[in-house]
Amino acid sequence: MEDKKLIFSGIQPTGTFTLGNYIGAVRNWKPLQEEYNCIYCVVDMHAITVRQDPVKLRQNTLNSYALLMACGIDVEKSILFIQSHVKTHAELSWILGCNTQFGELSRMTQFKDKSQKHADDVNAGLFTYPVLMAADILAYNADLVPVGVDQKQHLELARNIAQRFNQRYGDFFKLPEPYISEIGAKVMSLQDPTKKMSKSDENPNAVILILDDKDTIIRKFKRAVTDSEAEVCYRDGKDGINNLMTIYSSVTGKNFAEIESEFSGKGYGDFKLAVGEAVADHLEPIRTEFARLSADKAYLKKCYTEGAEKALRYSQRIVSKVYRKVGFVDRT
Ligand code: ATP
Ligand code: LTN
Repeated sequence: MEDKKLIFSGIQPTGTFTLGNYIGAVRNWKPLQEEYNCIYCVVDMHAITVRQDPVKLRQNTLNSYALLMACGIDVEKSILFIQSHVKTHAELSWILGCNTQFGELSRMTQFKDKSQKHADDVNAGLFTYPVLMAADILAYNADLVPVGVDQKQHLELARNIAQRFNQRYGDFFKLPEPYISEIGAKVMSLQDPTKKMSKSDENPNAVILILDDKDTIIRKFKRAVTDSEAEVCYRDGKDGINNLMTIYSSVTGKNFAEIESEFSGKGYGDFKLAVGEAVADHLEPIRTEFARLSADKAYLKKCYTEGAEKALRYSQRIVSKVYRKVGFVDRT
């Protein structure tokens, strides 16, 4: 690879991507390919920290892979693979886990949220989830990690783990930086705009899936919770409207002042319809490309097999050095 900075990011195959995943993360992955070396991954090992139906997980993993391609990840430019195909992630995760404190993991807000939500299954994997995420990133010595704002705390932990390793064993890991977009880093639920839009929300009206058809998208936006005023403007306390403005801005490229003047004197009904149409039109080419790609199973298989080979070759070099540093005996 040429001497460019390295980007790494991952997404869980816990369902179809939401508009939040798309605007907050995946959408930014495509343009980064022009400037950086990029490695992207479907993190199926992270997904099983909450119970998954095996048949659905397999399908969601393949769909997520095809969706990333449909969103513009180009396997000629980037390495795109499935996490469980590359054993170095699990190998490095063990070592990093031995350099992570119980207290640090206990402070992770995602762990607290998810252990409350899945109180009957607070498994060790859910607790050590951020260690595996650190391994994903550090196995490639990535410089930058594009994520939504909810992942910032995990990234800070990855930096702390890397720093601790460097202190103990000598400078080795780069300290990865988060790369968070200014607009849309946290897209909110359409039904409760104080909560983030999440794949695992039980209320389908709260979430736009990027494969939803036009009518469904428009219907969900029409039902979006707003406020009792009738003014389209970005202001504290107008969480619902602020969220819709953020979404509209990120799919049309218009700034908030332009949006406010476009809808001045108009009601929320007109605004919601415009947001729905803009989102549906923006997502349409992705749906079409996804349908085309997912019909070609042999091609997809070729892509993820080659992706895993490249990822293994790259990360193996780094993880072998880590093995030496911690004092494991050479295999060869
Ligand atoms: P789950 O509900 O299963 O926890 P999720 O919807 O939070 O899933 P992830 O796979 O955990 O999705 O996240 C993939 C990427 O999308 C991450 O970079 C995350 O920060 C980003 N992301 C997730 N939800 C949002 C959101 N509502 N707004 C902006 N970015 C988001
Ligand atoms: N935890 C992330 C997904 C994820 C990730 C990563 C993101 C797993 N490994 C490495 C960036 C880099 C999430 O839930 N969004």
